[in-house]
Amino acid sequence: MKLYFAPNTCSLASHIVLEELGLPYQAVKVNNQTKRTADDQDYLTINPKGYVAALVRDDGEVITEAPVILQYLDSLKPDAGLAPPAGSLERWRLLERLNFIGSELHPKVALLFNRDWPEAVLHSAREKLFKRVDYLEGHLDPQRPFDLSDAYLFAVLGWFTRVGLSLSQWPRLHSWHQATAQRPAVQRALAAQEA
Ligand SMILES: N[C@@H](CCC(=O)N[C@@H](CS)C(=O)NCC(=O)O)C(=O)O
Repeated sequence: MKLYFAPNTCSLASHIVLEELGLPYQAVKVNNQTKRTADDQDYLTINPKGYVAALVRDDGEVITEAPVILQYLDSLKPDAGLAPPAGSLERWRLLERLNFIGSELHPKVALLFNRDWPEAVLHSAREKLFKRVDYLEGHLDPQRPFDLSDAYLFAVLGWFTRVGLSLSQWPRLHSWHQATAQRPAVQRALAAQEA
């Protein structure tokens, strides 16, 4: 299995889950500007959508879209506890969280990377983002075991400082992010991305 990734992107979520599950994989870095891979392929031939992450199975099938890659990985080791059983209410809650991160957080933080947008657009994105993060701050359940959505949330919250925001405005999320950074699998994924 190969994970095509770019450092400091949402592909970190898939990297973390691969490490959490202890699955064998090869990580291949993609230059998101040139769309060339570290092993000198045209990334567009692997994922014509042009963005990371992409997971290539040993049979050559390519899986994309962060929430889908994460659930696919979980399906390879369903007893690892990174997702509640399909059909359970907790599973629907996990899907809600994955969708919330993918549609309400990820694109809004990503938009803030582009400083060329007019300030009115950036301001509106920040305002909406802050409402979503306030919601998270109020609903964080420190008792819930680490799951797929946490890997994704960790990656997206990690962009805050890079777009000039400080997570310390949300103390519970800030502590959660710091504690999650200490998980051995997260440390391994971060080190692999920076290598
Ligand atoms: N819907 C996609 C979004 C992936 C995405 O936004 N990837 C970004 C990095 S976080 C990327 O590679 N952007 C480069 C580009 O669009 O050219 C997913 O869930 O995987």
